[in-house]
Amino acid sequence: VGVAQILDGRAGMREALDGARARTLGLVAHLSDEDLERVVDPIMSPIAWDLGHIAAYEDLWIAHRLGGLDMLRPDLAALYDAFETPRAVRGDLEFLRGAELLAYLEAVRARTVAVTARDGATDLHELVLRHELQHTETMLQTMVLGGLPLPDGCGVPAPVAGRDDDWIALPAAEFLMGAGPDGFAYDNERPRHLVSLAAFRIARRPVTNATWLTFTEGGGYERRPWWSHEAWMWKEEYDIGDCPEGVRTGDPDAPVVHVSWFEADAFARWAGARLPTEAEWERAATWDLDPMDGPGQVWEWTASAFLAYPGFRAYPYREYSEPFFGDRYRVLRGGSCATHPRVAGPTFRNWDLPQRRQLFAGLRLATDHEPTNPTSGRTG
Ligand code: AVJ
Ligand code: FE
Repeated sequence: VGVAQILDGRAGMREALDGARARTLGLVAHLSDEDLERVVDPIMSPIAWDLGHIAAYEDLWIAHRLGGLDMLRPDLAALYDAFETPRAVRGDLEFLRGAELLAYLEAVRARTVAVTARDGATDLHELVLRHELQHTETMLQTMVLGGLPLPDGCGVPAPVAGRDDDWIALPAAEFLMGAGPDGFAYDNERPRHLVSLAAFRIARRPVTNATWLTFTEGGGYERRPWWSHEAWMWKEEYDIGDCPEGVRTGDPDAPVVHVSWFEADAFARWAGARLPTEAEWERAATWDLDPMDGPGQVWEWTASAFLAYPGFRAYPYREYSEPFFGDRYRVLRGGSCATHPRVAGPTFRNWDLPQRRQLFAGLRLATDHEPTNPTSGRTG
């Protein structure tokens, strides 16, 4: 690697960090201080907490761990540590607000710039950059839950071309799943390993609002047979009697969004299909003979629980992935209209609880066999 390339790497990273910051601040510019500071829902942080957390995370990894400097505000470390301070209690904290919050974001960034000029751009920069970009999506989810207006052009999936009965047929194969050893990837995407898959089919496009409405209007939310026991209990407890509002108000050809895993699983059964496993999803997304279409408008729920790949090693810290492994969380693949492209990729694994509806998540169907009962057949 020559000097010119190193300097280019620094300049490129600086630009990417600046771009992420402009995006972050742009997303919240229309909100009042009160909206930034309030708890809109116990499952989300106040948006101002996310903003301070972005800066604290950056200072920890770049100025402190990489640059060897003392933390700018060691007194804030516990407050902004996601594990020490669970979401439900974040509203009660003395997190930074207003001008003090903005000044903290700026001061941390100035330290980052100084350390980067000296030490160059590293994988830790990529971690910090993607962390900020991931939190911009989290903040948009908070706005959805709180009924706050979304900034223009954010969070509304665009229509997708195609038909429901168009399936990609993949033959049985062994394929290499996960990220290779080079370049940045999250710990949970590694190591790359061989997976055997039986033949399967996967829909070329995600399920649309129009198709979901057919499910809803055909009694999808009232009739028991398509729902798992756990899903039905959730539906009863939280009185989920209807599809998300956007199914009716959104573009009929846009992918359905804000459905939970429980609903996606029930829908798939109704459609005579199932959710793809994450291995199937990744194989279809990386298959060069007939790849799935384009960048995602919605995250896609998969059938898979969030588990460690064989040989997993935590990097750069245990809490990024490891505490979430197990059968509680489900994997989402792809990326949404609220996801920055730098975050998403064919090996990226997102995860959340099966009851969550605030995610920009929909689904794509899969089957083991020639589909005999395509969803389009149900519309008559
Ligand atoms: C990968 C989106 C599930 O938000 O919990 C943010 C990303 N990790 N800060 C999350 C993350 C630490 C993570 N998800
Ligand atoms: Fe975080």
